Amino acid sequence: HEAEAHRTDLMTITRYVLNEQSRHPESRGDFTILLSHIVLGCKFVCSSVNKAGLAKLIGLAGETNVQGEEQKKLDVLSNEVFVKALISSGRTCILVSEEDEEATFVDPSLRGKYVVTFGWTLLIILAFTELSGSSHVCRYCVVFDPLDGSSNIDCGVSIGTIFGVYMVKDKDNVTLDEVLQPGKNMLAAGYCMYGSSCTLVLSTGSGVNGFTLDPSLGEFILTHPDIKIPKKGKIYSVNEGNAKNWDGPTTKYVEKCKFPKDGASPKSLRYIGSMVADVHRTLLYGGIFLYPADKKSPNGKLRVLYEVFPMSFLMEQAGGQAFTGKQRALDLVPTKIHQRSPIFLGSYDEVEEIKALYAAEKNTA
Ligand code: P6P
Repeated sequence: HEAEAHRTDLMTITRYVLNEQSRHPESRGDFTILLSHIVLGCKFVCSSVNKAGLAKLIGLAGETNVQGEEQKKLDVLSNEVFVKALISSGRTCILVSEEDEEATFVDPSLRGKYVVTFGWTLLIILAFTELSGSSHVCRYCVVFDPLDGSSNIDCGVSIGTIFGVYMVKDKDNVTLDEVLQPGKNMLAAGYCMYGSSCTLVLSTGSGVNGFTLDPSLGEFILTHPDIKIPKKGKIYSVNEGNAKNWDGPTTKYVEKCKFPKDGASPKSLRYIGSMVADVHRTLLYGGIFLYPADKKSPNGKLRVLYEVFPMSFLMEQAGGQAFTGKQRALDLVPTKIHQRSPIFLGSYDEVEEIKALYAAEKNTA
């Protein structure tokens, strides 16, 4: 009976967020509406990514598709979907996307009733617009990478959407300062990984939960409640090809992973080259993910607002840590929307080791 009850007691992401919302009555359901539009974007991208391989097979790829329209690159398409879904939610005032050089300031008049047509798919956000009511409430700023790791699509490696949400501070005078805030001010963060299954991992500030899309229901079901990252880990994840250019502490740490002095067994190297996949594995199995600074890129490669901050937020919420080589990642105050930062994130004890090595170098200096 217990098993039966468990099977029928489906906790969907919407129900989960509504439960959360009851803890914050002041949000008047606005976050639930915002999230429902983010989830809509993820469902669309999941469906498009799954078809991408097929599209190649049946010749939809290349310059034009069967309708003779110019076939959009999946990351451009994904970006359009998220921008339109977030605007039509009627709850956003600034959007920062990896795909767009400038931030999008959402003007109330912009929020129309979008019927979005993408070539072979008609995506109607109209219903969601109705759901979100007619008033445009400027409450949230969303920073996102619509399709991180998209260079991996053609070889079928998992890719993902990464997002972070800030509560707007001054809705009557919305400036870029609303998003040039430390990551610790984020209200929520998450990613959706498009792999063997479509998994959405989310934190609204009270722990981390994972939801898996059930395509037959079209719903994200809670499959990984209250994720906690193991305190230690046996895996390190870094692009060893950059080793020539690493600084001292990173070089020392990786050396220790491969040739441990204390007789422990060496760590395993797992590097997929798609941040969402590498971070998801780190979150579930433990270990550490590093994208350090190097002589070529003194600020590393990953972007602060929509890669470093959301993943650092999730790691801390799951009991792990995130460090830039100089400070706690979530304390960093960005000055540009596409700014980069080195990042070391994962199991609490592993990041402690990196912090000690950088502190030692600082003391020596
Ligand atoms: P590299 C993908 O292009 C990405 O932005 C992240 O998803 C990934 O972690 C990183 O770059 C991989 O970079 O230099 O190791 O290929």
